[in-house]
Amino acid sequence: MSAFPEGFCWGVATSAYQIEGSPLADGAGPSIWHRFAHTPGHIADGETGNIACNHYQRYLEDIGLLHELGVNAYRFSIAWGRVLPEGRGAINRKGLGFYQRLVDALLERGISPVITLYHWDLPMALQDRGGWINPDSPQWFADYAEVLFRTFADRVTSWITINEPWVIAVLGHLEGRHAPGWRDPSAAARVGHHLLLAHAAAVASYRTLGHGQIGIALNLEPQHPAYPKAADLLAAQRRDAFVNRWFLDALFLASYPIELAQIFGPAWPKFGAVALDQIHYPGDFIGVNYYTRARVAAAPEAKPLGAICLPPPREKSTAMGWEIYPEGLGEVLGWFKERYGNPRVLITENGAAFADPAPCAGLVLDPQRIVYLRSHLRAAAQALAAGVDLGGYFVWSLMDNFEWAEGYSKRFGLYWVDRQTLQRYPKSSAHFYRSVIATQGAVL
Ligand code: NCW
Repeated sequence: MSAFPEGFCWGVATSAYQIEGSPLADGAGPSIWHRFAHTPGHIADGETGNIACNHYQRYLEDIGLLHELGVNAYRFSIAWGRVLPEGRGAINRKGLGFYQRLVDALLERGISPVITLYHWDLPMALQDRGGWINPDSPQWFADYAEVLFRTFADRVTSWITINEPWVIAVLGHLEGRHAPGWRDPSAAARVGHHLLLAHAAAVASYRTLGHGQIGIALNLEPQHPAYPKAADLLAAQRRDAFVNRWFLDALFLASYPIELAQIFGPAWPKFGAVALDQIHYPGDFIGVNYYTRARVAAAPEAKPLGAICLPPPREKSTAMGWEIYPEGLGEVLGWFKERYGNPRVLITENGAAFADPAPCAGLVLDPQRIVYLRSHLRAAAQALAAGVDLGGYFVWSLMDNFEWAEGYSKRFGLYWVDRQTLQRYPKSSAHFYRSVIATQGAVL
């Protein structure tokens, strides 16, 4: 018996700045990540996305890898600044041409493109106008999205507006660990709201221009009390409001959790009924990026959340320091059925970084990643059996790539990338995933 239905979407995911390289080629405008990575001290080992995996030149070879895996879908992102170097206005035909060739080549191989419109690389020209803090930013995004909806109207039917708005707001604007590197609670709160408005505006535009499915991808992470005591339980609930319900409640319930006003204090804007109505816009599916859970302990001194997360035991940890906790995927998927009206869900990212060995006879042995993927796929199959409307699963990532602030030190790929030659080598997890797809999950 296969665990997954006919028509299930099997894919892998990447993003533009993390794999493409040549960020300024063919007239592209620089992005905030280009700027951030070129500012010393931001990225491990002083790395940048200048070369990344050189996918910009090797995309045909990479489509060969997708074919080898047998995926029927490929999630990638478009670099806004390749298409609109100034973020708005004139279209750069050469930059757009790259994605047209990519889409055509995928379709020729029978692989459906799933396009993320925004995976963190805002054009610098827009950042110079305040970036996502500017109230015009949702309209900038909708205009950019429209260019792509029109260009690919006949060929692309799956779209993701924004990847992980929480990470953009919090890591980018509250903690400063990601571009643009701000540490400003009031900015983070407003950026979160503008990202939701941007999503809603793009969905509205797609309703008039497209006939496929469009959604948003959220990073979701169960928050468990570290110890069975009331203070930890409350801390876990606060962190759940902060990490998960900030965006889920906005999209599905047209409200922000009340905890956010407590956490942000005066930095949290007073959103009126109209503003909340505008962000109530889930789209056709919700994308879930699932990696781990958090174990949360009360810590009144840790402002503003009053909570800290306990590090997982070493043997349960990935190279990112994230706990391996497959049950959490089932838990997250259950939220949609129980609290949010059972919408269609796609697992738009799941995977793990490990310290993989170098290739031996052309193969990289990564048994830990196989264990990780198998256990999470089983959790996904169980959720399906329990009635969750799960439509697809995407491994993060096709190949090792530029892992943001971690540079190239963290490898998430099914294919190992040699940093000197950029040659791709399959890991044993690639063979495993191929067999999962070929049997519709029967090998699990
Ligand atoms: S860093 C991150 N990732 C990885 C990245 O490569 C990908 O582009 C993202 O979509 C893998 O998947 C996502 N997400 C940041 C998660 C937040 C971790 C920090 C939590 C600290 C409180």
